[in-house]
Amino acid sequence: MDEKSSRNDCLENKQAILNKLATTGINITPSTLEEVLKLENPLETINQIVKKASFIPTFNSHLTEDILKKISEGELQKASKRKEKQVSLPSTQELKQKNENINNSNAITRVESDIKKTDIKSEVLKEIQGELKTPIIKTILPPIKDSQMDVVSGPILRERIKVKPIESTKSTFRFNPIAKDYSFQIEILKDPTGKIHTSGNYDDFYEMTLNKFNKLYKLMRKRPEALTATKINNILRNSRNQHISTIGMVSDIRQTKKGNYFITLEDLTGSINAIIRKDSENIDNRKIAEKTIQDQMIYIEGTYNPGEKNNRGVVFADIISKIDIPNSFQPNKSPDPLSLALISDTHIGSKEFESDLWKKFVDFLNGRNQNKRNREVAGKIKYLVINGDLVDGVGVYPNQQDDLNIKDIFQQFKHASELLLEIPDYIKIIYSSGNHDPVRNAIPRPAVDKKYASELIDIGVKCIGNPSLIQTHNVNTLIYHGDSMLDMNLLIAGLENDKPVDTMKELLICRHLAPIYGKKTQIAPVSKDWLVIDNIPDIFHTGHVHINGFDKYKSVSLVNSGCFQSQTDFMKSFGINPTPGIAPIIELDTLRCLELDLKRI
Ligand code: D5M
Ligand code: FE
Ligand code: ZN
Repeated sequence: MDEKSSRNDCLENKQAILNKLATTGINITPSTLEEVLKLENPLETINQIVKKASFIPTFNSHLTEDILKKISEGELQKASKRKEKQVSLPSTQELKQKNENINNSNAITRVESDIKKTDIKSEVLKEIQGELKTPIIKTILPPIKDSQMDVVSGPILRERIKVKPIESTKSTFRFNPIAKDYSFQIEILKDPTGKIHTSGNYDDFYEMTLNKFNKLYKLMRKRPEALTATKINNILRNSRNQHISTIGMVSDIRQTKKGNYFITLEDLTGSINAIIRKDSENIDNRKIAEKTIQDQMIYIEGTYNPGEKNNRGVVFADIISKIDIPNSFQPNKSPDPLSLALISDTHIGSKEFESDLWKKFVDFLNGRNQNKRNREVAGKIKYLVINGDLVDGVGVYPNQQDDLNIKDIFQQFKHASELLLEIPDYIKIIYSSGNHDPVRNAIPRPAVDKKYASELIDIGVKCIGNPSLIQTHNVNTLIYHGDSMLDMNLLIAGLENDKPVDTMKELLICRHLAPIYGKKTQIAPVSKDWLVIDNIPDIFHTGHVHINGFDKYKSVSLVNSGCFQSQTDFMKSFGINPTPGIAPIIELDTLRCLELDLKRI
């Protein structure tokens, strides 16, 4: 290539990049533009840079050299961590045996100096060019294994409260709960109670679907790559191959014989087919496609091929993404040293209700018969959330009466209020309804009616619907019983009932609590869709599965609280092995989760 044509190319690229950025409202400094133009394929690379930059909090739609540097520094840190891990230092014995003339500190110094020498700019260029051939942005993190969390994460994310011998009841230690010194700061930010009347006709269903579409579409539009997405009917008008991007709700997804994913997407203007190759170079594409189900909102980018006469066109997608949680999400924390205890599925009235474990829980909350550490943890608890299935109810499943020792629903509530009365009154109890509680089965559910809950209300329990969003001392908790999790586990490969937090991650990624309609989960057709996760919670709490789990996803704390009921024959028939008696406690000031295992106290 002669100098003149390369200059022309450069000018063309410069103009194209500026046009591209102008349409997405992003500014670039001249020096950053010069750096980008030095890349091998600047036009394609600018997309990658914008995507990466958008996850940097200071980006603010201004591409500066500093932002470029930040991308590279982040990558450098990862690279240096990887390098440190790879260096396995020889043991003294090995050194002796091999009689080598090196020592450990030399090995370390070498690695460090290699890193220091790396030129930051060339690192950006190399990394971004590399990405054009290999994966784009990582949207799904690999699930963190429990064992990894304790070892790798530095600050303690999960901590079992150690069993210490129970002190004599004659102990002179006084229980001085710090939570007593604070007044309640609780706001119910969202509660469907009283707002979810449905006539059950088609209009309600249509309005809810439209509302779901519009809300999710708006959220997807906030993703940087989706800014220039076009409506489907505009794409269908193309008569020639064209690079396109669009957003739509999945109306069908299946795997072809060759293992590729064939997806039909809909927006308000039309529907279009897309193919994601099984052997896509972008491994994240495959990971997202295999976890995609009907009625989820996705973004695709690729080449539209209009097809022969009378044949429908198809998009060969290079990129697929879901709304997800931005990497930059920073959870709120409380200025006050208080905690939230999260439980669910007590099933009071069931023969399998674990009354001994419950008694231990009450003792723990009251600081009775505990070691000093446990008393400190208990003393910080200011709120107790009961996320559904407080009582076992009646007639919930076939032959349930055989599993009940309190067969009357009012008596079940009476006993529940007797049990909850023993919880210290400086702890606010929030009770959100589940599928065993006497409300409608379809979600969203209203709060349990006064008719049943009057005694609970009398002792200060706050009854709310499900799902609900509450704020306690600045921290937002999304409370959702978890009805749809079983459908998700059945439909999505890799999701299992005994790993509820993986299912919760998928709900956050698609930003909907019950993405699929028409399976086991009953969804009430109400004009507004209450199940869209439009506000990112700091804590996401579910129950229903009866299997405890804790994790973090992009800084959101995920808790499935397990239960206080042992296995019933009904559960056995579904292969559910419950984990009764684990009470997760989240510190509102640090968002650390402590799991109180009552079986070990
Ligand atoms: O749910 C208790 C457990 O039983 C929980 O793990 C879900 C499971 N379960 C409940 N109903 C079904 C059906 N119909 N199919 C499969 N698994 C189910 P609970 O809400 O407390 O009854
Ligand atoms: Fe339950
Ligand atoms: Zn349930």
